[in-house]
Amino acid sequence: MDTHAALYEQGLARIASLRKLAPRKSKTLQQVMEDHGITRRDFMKWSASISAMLALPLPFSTLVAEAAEVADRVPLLWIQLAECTGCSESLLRASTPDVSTLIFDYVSLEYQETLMAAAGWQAEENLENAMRDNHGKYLLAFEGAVPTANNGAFLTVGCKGHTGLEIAKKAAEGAAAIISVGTCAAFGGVQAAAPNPTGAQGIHTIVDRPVINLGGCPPSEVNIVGTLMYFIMFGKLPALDMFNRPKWAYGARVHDNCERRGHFDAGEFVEEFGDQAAKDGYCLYKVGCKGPYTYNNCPTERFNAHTSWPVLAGHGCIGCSEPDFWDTMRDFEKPLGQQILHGLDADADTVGAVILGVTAVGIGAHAIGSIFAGKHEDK
Ligand code: FSX
Ligand code: SF4
Ligand code: F3S
Repeated sequence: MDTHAALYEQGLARIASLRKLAPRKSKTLQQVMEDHGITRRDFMKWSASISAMLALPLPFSTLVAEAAEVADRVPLLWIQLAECTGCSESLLRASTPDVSTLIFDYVSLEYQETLMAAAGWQAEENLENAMRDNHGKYLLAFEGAVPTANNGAFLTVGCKGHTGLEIAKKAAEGAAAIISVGTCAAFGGVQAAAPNPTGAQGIHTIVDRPVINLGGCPPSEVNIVGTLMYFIMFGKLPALDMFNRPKWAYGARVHDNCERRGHFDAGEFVEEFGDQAAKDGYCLYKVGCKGPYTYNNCPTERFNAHTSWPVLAGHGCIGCSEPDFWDTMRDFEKPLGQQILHGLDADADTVGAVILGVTAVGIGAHAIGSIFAGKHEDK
């Protein structure tokens, strides 16, 4: 395992080598920030927050800032398969572009269907050129599941009749690293929900190499940008959990950092949406919150420039960053009770029993914590 000192050295060397490459953007990052009224102080604050989010000590914030400045040297290809574009929107729809949005813009985005002007033949040619010209060097992001049934025929893209399956495999061949952005690309998502007629799967099942999975439907913009920054800074994958999700983002349960957790521990629950307990911000477990089963940093990082997240908005977590959540986490507005969850049905029984037995709630909270912490082991 890298010590922080060794990691810092690697980062410095990587940034120095990127600085030698020709810039791919006409403006420097500093000019882009100035155009959007973002001060150097705002930028350094952002660098410090990304560094903290990546679980790196404060001195790494200068490295994050330097990596951001050379982000335009790293070509990024972003391929959309069976999806709803919510993952792109998560990043792009901030009402005021913040630093993360601008960084995404500043990375050398060679291909992205939602954003690019090209269409039809020209778009396909752009993708082919981008893959050829940057072979072996590009960062490849997928959004959406890949339908595999009938040899991929359920998703054909563009004028030449290529399937998503063919496009994904070809693009993966020349990639320096692959990121699955969102639960669909990571684990199949809604497309793979039972009975999954199109044979939709996560990208990692069709490529013969490690893929970073960013669970979330959609993932937050900070988890997307943090992952890009990690790769730009160090040129390698971060530490990953058992589902290949970066530990810095998916290392803790939603329940562990939830602002309603005190109410869970005190046995204070919303019984139905709209009741007084809901108005008082009580725990949403009994109306279906799956925060105790879900690993993501939503409570700490939030969405939309850190403004809110599902539980703060008043609905329970539906477990959207977990594999197969459409099947395993329903009903979304009821506790799991006896349903099977990743083989944890015995533990789910325990949760149900604890919640029904009001006097046991205080003890149960800790029991649930240790049960799930124990099951969720690192690779
Ligand atoms: Fe899936 Fe992304 Fe959910 Fe949608 O495209 S992760 S359906 S938010 O947007 O792929
Ligand atoms: Fe928060 Fe949900 Fe846990 Fe309640 S069950 S504390 S609402 S994460
Ligand atoms: Fe998804 Fe739950 Fe976060 S539903 S967005 S993992 S709070």
